[in-house]
Amino acid sequence: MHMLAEQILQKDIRALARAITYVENDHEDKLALMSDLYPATGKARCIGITGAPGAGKSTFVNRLIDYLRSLDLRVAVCAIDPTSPFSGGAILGDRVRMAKHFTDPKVFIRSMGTRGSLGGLSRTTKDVIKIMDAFGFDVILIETVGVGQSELDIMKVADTTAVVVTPGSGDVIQVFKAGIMEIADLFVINKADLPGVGPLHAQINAMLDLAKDHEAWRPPVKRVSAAKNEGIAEFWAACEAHAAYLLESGEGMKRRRRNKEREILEIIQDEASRRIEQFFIEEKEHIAASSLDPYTLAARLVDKWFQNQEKEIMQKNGEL
Ligand SMILES: Nc1nc2c(ncn2[C@@H]2O[C@H](COP(=O)(O)OP(=O)(O)OP(=O)(O)O)[C@@H](O)[C@H]2O)c(=O)[nH]1
Ligand SMILES: [Mg+2]
Repeated sequence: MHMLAEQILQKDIRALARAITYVENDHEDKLALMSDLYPATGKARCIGITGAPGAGKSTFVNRLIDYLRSLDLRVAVCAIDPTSPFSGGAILGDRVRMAKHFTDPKVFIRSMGTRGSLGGLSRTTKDVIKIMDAFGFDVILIETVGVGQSELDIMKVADTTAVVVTPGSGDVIQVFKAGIMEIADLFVINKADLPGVGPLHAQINAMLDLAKDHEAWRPPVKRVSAAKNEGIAEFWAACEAHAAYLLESGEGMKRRRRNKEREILEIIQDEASRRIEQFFIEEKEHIAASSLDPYTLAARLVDKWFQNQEKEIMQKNGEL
């Protein structure tokens, strides 16, 4: 077993941080490490929290950490900001806000930006979540700004996804537009201390009547004030209810199976593209010297690549 994997399973927090760096840097040991950790995964509850910039996600996450710690659960947070070039530590505002948790060994907070995600932010994040899971956190909170495709993709790994909206922001239209409806298991009206909560709640209900009327799970709508620390326990109760639904309906198993399939495809694509790039570099002189048009040349290179692969396999099997 990889040494880092062993240390992680023994709850060495420094090894956890180092393993995450391995994943971010696409270290050559990454696949071996992930494969060693895999048997220890699948135990954590993964909660996605998404919403427009400034909706209060980080404030909410911070309150949720407090609440989960009061239940003596170990909590990891993965905060994803695709617009930020920074990763590693926490983004400045969040760092200040979450500072008190930094001394708690049962809380681990990691921010992910585009830099240091050589394998792509979505891929990297999924591996980071697996490492956190293997380490033994009970709950993993994933915070993302709900905009792009890659974040929708990340949210699919969550067992429960909460969409945070706020009064007076026009969020509801965004929710409809961005295809967030498909991934929403729960709605959080944050900033419920501000005016306009009633109409927003009614709007969400109307939207759910349209989109989720025939579904087995109708996403509950929870009013929260992260600023005032209100509604957090009720939110967690709704997460628990969703977890029970996932278990009883078999939907949870289905989701995990679907995720695993998607993940295998991604790993294959990753590995294939890595090898093809290597091949491309080896062929560079050849390519530069060629007078063929790019399409014909590319088609020939693909053929050559496959032939090389075949040869390699035969050599490995002792057939050549
Ligand atoms: N009135 C009110 N303000 C809140 C509440 N929760 C958060 N805020 C404020 O909303 C602002 C944004 O909060 P953040 O927690 O940084 O929001 P975010 O969604 O994490 O923002 P990004 O990470 O930038 O997308 C801050 O000024 C918070 O103090 C709330 O319940 N009520
Ligand atoms: Mg935030």
